[in-house]
Amino acid sequence: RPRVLSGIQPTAGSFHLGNYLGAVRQWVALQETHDAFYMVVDLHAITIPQDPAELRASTRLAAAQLLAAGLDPERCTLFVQSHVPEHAQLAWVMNCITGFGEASRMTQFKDKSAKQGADRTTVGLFTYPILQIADILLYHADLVPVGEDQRQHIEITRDVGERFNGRYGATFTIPKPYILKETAKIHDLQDPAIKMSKSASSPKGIVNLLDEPKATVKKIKSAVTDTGSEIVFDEDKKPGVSNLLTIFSSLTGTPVPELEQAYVGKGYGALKTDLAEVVADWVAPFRARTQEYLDDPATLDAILAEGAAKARAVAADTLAATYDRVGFVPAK
Ligand code: AQP
Repeated sequence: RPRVLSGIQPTAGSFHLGNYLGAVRQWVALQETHDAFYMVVDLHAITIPQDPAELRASTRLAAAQLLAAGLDPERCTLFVQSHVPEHAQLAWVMNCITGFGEASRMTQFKDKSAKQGADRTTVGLFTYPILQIADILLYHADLVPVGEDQRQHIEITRDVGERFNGRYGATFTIPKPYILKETAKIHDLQDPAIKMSKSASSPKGIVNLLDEPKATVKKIKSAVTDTGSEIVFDEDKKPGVSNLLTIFSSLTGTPVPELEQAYVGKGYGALKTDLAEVVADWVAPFRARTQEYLDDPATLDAILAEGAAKARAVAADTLAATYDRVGFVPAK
């Protein structure tokens, strides 16, 4: 079976609709056909200031949400990144073969550091993509299911992996991004020009899966739509409506053209009311399942411990091979 690997940050507690439709939903599907490794990337979460108690809680909450979304520990390996020390260890080696110039070209770093200002930007935020290179290469992943915003980070992973293989001999599998066109970028409900995002969206622009359903309904009903009144998919002229159609179609499985047909002669209000109901119906069982996992922390921790053990078995081999290739004397 080909292997997939992906991760999600525990930051901010609730996943949002962009995380789910852009990434997590594909994770669930791929566990049926692939040897799947999925992790909560807590090491990545401290690149910006964090509260320790909140991070601990949100890491378990992230794992609970992944299980609630449909990950099955019998079908995939689910773990917490910091439980597998090889991530940080391989990251150091990757730091040493990544160019400062190429790391400086990462647009996510440029955007985030510009917002934070130089004084508040950590070196960790700068080297975040390099830790991500290690995350992926450790598992010899063939595919990395992510949203469009991560494409550049997969590209640098390929470049650095190829460089290592060229310099030291074939060691790593070179991964490909797995980005579904339809849901690659879910947009902010209030500003369809930007992606729905934990750090950039306003509270009204982001649908958090664990929000009270009433709040979710309100947000969808007040989503920004476009000039005109026709419900057609046109990302350039009607980015707001197109975003709503994408969400509607991916949650219900109804193709966009069928939705366009169904709403001929109806206004934006009807679409928003129906979509609000679709989302509310989807999140209700998701919230309940998440709560069930949170109510049983012993089971949750046991799933994560088992996942970490399976992940370490792979990661330790890759790290040992890498250390050998770069010329470290093996520890006795
Ligand atoms: N709006 C989105 N549309 C499609 N996919 C998205 N992803 C995130 N936002 C969208 C994908 O979700 C996965 C996990 O995200 P993450 O938490 O690791 O990444 P992130 O980039 O920190 O999440 P945010 O909300 O985008 O936070 P900010 O803006 O603060 O960085 C990834 O596969 C991501 O592509």
